[in-house]
Amino acid sequence: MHAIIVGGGLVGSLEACFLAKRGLKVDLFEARQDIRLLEHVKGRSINLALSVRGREALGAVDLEHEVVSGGIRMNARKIHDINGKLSAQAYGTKDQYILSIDRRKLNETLLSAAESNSNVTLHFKHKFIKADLDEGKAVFLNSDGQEVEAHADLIVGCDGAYSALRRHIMRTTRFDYSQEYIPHGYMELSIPPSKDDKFQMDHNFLHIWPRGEFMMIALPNQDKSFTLTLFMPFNIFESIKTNEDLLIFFNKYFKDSIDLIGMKELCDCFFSSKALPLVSIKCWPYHVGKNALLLGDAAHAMVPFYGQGMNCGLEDCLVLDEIFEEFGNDLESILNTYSISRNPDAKAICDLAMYNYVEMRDLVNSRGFLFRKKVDNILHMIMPNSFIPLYTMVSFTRLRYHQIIKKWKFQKKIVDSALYVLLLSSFIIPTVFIASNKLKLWNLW
Ligand code: FAD
Ligand code: EGU
Repeated sequence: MHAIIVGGGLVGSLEACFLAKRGLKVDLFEARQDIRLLEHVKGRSINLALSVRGREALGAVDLEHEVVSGGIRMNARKIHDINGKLSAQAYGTKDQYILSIDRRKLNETLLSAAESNSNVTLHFKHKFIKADLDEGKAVFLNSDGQEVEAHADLIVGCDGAYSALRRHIMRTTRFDYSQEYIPHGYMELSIPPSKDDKFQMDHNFLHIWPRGEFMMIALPNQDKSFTLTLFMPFNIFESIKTNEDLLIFFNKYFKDSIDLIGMKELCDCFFSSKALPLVSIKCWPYHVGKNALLLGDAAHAMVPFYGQGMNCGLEDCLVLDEIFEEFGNDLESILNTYSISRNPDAKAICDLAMYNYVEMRDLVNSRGFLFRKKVDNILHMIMPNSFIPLYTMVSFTRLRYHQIIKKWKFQKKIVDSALYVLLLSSFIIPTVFIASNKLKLWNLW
């Protein structure tokens, strides 16, 4: 069997490894040039949180160790309140941590791993433009502006949130699609290493500045810098026009970060970048007959408020591989089963991510954030087996996302009724006691 993969991002390059392992001949087409040949620009690394789902998928192609050893553990979150006061909260036990991974380095590792299979060929500077899926044909535009045709039994679209293959499918088959842009955009800033080449903040943490409408997150890099991601509504981004506006804004909301970033660097970086949009995308189904399939962001883009987009995309590859194992070479059943089984889960994590976006936005200050997490931790301490915090199920288990929502709703019901009983008894017992005192009920005895 012969497969074409469209897109050599994180998901496309992992899927190439999986299909190669199954003995398919794989041709991967990536629009950009080979990132392994580009020079590394200092202070420009972008990182991602890798958790259990992504790790298990990498493990299935023997890459977990290599990737994990190049990452930085984050055992806890560190919350920066508006006065610069810090508080830490562990994610769980010692071995419950997430990893900060350099996106580019991970992509390079995956591309090289894919290429190390003799049955995989990578084609860079080949941009997908059109297809005839019934014929198993895809057409790419190379860097000379020429059209290149390729044929295969299976075409896998891993070309990201703005997928060109998905656009083609949308026009040619019965296909459901919805997208939603949120009012927030994001911008990446950076905290460099200190003069004596040390991390400027504790590095085994996910740093969070929760401010309701605005939020900032920092993940550590191996070069001892941090990548900061600032989330805020586009209209606020647009209202900051001068260095002075920016410094007033940062002084008010993220004061402790100014010295870490550097005042000049902050201004330079802010005004030389532009805020990028965040979009949530759902579609159905993920396949077309026995010929085509969408994976990763191409199938389900989500807002980043759970750190799950890549993890979910990598898990897609693992789920598909498990179905390959079950059905052998019957592509039609494999693709159909994959769509049916994966859709509720992808939909669930898109919803959970959106739900967390709304919750983070509505918690006005860091106290609210801390309080929510504390309540969850206490409940987990009281009932370790029957109450598991939502983030734990999402980031530290491979429970299916749609099952997590069910379990969460069930847990909520139990907690609500427990609170109800507690509240009721705290009224009824004293009331009965007082009433019985007044009526001298014991005289009846
Ligand atoms: P992409 O990474 O978008 O790759 C698509 C590839 O296809 C690219 O290489 C592109 O060049 C190529 N391509 C596009 N069009 C074509 C074409 N026409 N022809 C050929 N090739 C094409 N996820 C996490 O798990 N943890 C996190 O901490 C996290 N943080 C995030 C923070 C932010 C601010 C954002 C926006 C997202 C975050 N995500 C995170 C989500 C994560 O970035 C994505 O889910 C992930 O990159 C999806 O991988 P992909 O391979 O499906 O798509
Ligand atoms: C957002 C942007 C803290 C990287 C969600 C937690 C994220 C990441 C949280 C980004 C938050 C938010 C969780 C992890 C992770 C928390 C999580 C979010 C990595 C509920 C590079 N989120 N992210 N939740 O629990 O489960 O600490 O850009 F601020 S990792 Cl938004 Cl666990």
